[in-house]
Amino acid sequence: MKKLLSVVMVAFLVASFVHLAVAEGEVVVYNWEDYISPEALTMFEKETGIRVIYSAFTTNEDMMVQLRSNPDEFDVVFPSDYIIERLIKEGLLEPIDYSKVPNAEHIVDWLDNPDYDQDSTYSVPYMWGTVGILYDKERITGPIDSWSVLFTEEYKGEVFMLDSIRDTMGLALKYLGYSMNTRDPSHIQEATELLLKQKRDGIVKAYQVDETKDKMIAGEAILAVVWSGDAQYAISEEGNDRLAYAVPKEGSNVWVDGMVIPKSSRNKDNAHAFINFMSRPDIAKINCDYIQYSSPNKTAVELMGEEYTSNPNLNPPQEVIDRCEFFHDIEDAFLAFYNNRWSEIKNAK
Ligand code: N2P
Repeated sequence: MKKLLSVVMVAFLVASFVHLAVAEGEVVVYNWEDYISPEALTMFEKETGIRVIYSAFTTNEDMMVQLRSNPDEFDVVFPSDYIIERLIKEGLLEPIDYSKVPNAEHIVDWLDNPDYDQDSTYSVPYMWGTVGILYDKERITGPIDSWSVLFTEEYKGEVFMLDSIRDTMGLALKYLGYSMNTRDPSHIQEATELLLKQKRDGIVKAYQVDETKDKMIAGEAILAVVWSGDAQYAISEEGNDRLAYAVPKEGSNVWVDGMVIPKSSRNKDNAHAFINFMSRPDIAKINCDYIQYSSPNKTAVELMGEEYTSNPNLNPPQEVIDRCEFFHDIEDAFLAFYNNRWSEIKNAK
C-alpha cells in the first residue's frame, strides 16, 4: 500500500510539474536576422520556463508582409520607428502594460515620448543606430565623407548596396538634397535615375543585407552601405584596423527598432515578460556586446562604460545625429511610386 501511495505521489508530482511547464507556455518572437545574443534567449528560457519560438526577417517590409498575413502568429516583433507608426495607424498593436515591464525605466529619456509612438504607448526601444558607409581604409582613393563615392566610376564593381527600399532610396534622396520622407514624385524619380545609373554603370557589386558584414571582413568590396551596428560588428571582428564607418555629410537616417506586441498575440503575458527581460540592463548589455548595435538602455550603457561611450560608431556625436533624419510612414507614396521605382532598380541590368 505504501509503495502504491508513493507511486501515486510521484505520478502526481510529475503531472503537476508537467502541468506547470505547459502553463508557462511559449512566446513567438519575430526579430531581425543577427540581432540578438543566443545566450540571452537561453537565459530567458531558463529563468522563466517560457519556451521561445524564434524566427527572423531581413527587412521591415518583409516582416510587414508576414505580420499582415498572419497577425495572430507572433507575440513580440521588432519593427523600426516608421513601421511602428504604420502599425499603430492600422490598429495592429497592443498597448504595453508597463506594470509588467518595470525595466522600461532604464530606457534613455530622449525615447520616453518618441514621435513615432506618443508616450511609448505601444513600443519599448530595443536598439538604435544610423545608416552609413563601411569602407576599406587600405583601398580607398580619397576621403569617405559623402554619398558621392557610391556614384563614381572610381569604385566600379566595389560597392555593396543595401537591399532595403527605404534605406537605399533614402540615401539617394539625401545625396540629392531632398528629405528621406519626400512624397514628391519628381524627387523620387531623380533618386531612381541616380540608382539606375549607378547599377547600369557597373558600380554596384551586389544588393544584399545581412551577408555584407562578413563579406567586408573578407575584403570582397571597398565600400558598403550598412546599418551602424553591422559596421561596428565588422570593424571589431576584423580587428579594428582595416575597416571604418562614416555617416556622410549630406546626412542620413537615424532609426530606433522597438519591441511591440501585435494586438492578436496569443501569449500577451509572455510577450511582456520577454520585453521586460530584454530591457534588463545586464541582458541589454549581453545583446549589445554580441550584435554591436547602440543600446537605448542607459543603465546598460553605464555597465559598458568607456569602451562603449568613446566609440563613435556606438555612441555617435551629436553633430552626426543632427544631420540625420528619422523615417516616417509614407505608405501612400509607397503604394503610388516607391515600390514600382524600386522594382525598376532591382531588375535593371
Ligand atoms: C541587423 C538588423 C539591423 C536592424 N541584422 C536595422 N534597423
